[in-house]
Amino acid sequence: MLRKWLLVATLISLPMSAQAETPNIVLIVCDNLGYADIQPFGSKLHRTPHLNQMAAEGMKFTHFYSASGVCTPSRAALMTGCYPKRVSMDVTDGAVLRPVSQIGLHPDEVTIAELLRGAGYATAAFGKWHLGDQSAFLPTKQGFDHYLGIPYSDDMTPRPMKNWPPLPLVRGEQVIDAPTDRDLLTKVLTEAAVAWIREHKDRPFFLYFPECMPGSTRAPFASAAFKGKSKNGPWGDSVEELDWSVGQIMAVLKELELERSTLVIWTSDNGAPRRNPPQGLNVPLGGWGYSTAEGGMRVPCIMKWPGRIAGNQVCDQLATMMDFFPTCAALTQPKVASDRNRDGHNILPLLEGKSDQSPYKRFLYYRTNQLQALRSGNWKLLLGRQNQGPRLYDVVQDPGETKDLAAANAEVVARLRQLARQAEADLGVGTQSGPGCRPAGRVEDPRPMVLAN
Ligand SMILES: [Ca+2]
Repeated sequence: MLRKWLLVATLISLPMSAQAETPNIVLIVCDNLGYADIQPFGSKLHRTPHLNQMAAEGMKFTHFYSASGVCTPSRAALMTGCYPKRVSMDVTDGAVLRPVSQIGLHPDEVTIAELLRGAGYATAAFGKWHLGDQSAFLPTKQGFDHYLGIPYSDDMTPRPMKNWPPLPLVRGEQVIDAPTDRDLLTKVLTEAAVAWIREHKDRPFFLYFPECMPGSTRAPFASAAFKGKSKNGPWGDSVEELDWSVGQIMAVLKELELERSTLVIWTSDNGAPRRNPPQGLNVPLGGWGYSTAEGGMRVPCIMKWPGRIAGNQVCDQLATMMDFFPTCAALTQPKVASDRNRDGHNILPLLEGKSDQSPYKRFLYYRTNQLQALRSGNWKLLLGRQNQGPRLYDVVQDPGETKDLAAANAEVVARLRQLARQAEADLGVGTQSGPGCRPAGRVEDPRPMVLAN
């Protein structure tokens, strides 16, 4: 594959702010949790009192997007502020990375953790990484001082004809337990995250907490205090434990009097996948996780920062997880602001109520390397394939994507198609990389992560 890597050598230095405030940042990302799986977003099944409290004290985003319907590309976008295709994490071992993979997020990519570490932050990640399980790709090589968690999804356990090891719990770069007890993941990681906050309360810190649940198994896991307690089986049990988890984080921040100096973000990496019978819920959005439907890529998101974000706010403007990087850059103003193209935007004006306009001219919906749809304003255009024409939905009025308005709005279809062509000139088409793409990382001799003898 011919790749062209544009090296933009110019460092853009940002002006120093009058108020050089550097808040702690806590970024919690659940795995496969659907839009309507928590009460602030309409769940009638799951009890989520701590998230209700968080929404009452902060801002709820009702048009917040992951950059992918699946895990690995979504997390690559979150870490880098780029579309997965830009950093060539759109297709890895198929749609996502598998254990013992040759591929990972390129070590040269500047992650949000490296950005914040460069600004003097203590950094740690607790949870599911899924950006490469080889030493060169682990969180400790991407800006995190400390890591505890599973390197990929909770369902990636030994199976015939695969060199997959028992599911490892990794601290730093060492496997400390395998197979790790999946029932305890939420509990153990939460307790470790709370302890880490206590240890780092006196300096700015960045806590990245990619929760492992509800995860990718048919029956998600929960500890004894939650197992069998919800009205929605294992899925509901795991969601209610995730609510407990964010409650623990908020409690320690309150106890340490860090609430006003901490931005807490809570979201999911993609929508709830289709199960029979259904477990997670994405209503009123159409479709399921692992797709470019609204239900696949629009996720619940709450942000809380007392003093900077007013309570009980709802933001209905389009924002994405690619915005975390530029927003943190704007907050912390480190010298390494940007040495390469990024796709996200600084959304502080939305958070602070200083703007009611999305910074996005258009948002791209990729499934692996296929640009399947594009949103601009209220309009979402499904680009269509050879045997199917384009379809156009007003996803504000019709989030279920039920009424195709393409025929009556030919000029909108044409305008969005033009935007798609512009994006493809930068990011390439299908397996082709465009001039704006950068390579993934690759190692020759991948090894399973196993306990040392
Ligand atoms: Ca996921």
